[in-house]
Amino acid sequence: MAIYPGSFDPITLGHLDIIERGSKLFERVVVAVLRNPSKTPLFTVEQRLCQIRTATKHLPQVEVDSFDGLTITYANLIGAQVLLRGLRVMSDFEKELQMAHTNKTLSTDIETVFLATSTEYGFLSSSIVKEIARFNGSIDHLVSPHVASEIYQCYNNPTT
Ligand code: COD
Repeated sequence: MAIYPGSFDPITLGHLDIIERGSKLFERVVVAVLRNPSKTPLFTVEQRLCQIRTATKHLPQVEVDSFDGLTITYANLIGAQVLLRGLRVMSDFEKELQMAHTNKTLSTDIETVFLATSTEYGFLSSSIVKEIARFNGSIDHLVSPHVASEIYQCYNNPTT
């Protein structure tokens, strides 16, 4: 079993691509939303869980949950063997490698597995989506329709 931990504020088509491809590699994938991040999120954890559940409802082997504290503690608690992460650019690599090495020092049994982004999503992040919507741009090609409409509502974006 793998867990795919993250902020998912909100879930983008780039995240969804990693979840879909990961679910072909692992019999169970738990998408896990961190509850106590340092930055202030746009959506509550409950809103994000709901967005992810709707976006992944076509994937029966995917579960959605939230957690507090260390990712590795949660992974051990639910018996995951793999931390699934996505890589887009070199800056991701540096951050992700440090995280993978740190997690390895905390639990040697759990492996981090990286999936390279699909080329069409290499530029895509939750922050970019929010920035475009904030300045009244269209995000319809970047997130699922139900997520787009919730983001437009947050920013009173006339694209809706
Ligand atoms: N294509 C491919 N992958 C993507 C894309 C895309 N377009 N967009 C995002 N991803 C990948 C990211 O690279 C990441 O691997 C994953 O999707 C989730 O991304 P985010 O941005 O939603 O979430 P992060 O990276 O902010 O999540 C960080 C964690 C919450 C996992 C991390 O901070 C954490 O584990 N915190 C708990 C405390 C802890 O355990 N600390 C010790 C670890 S050093």
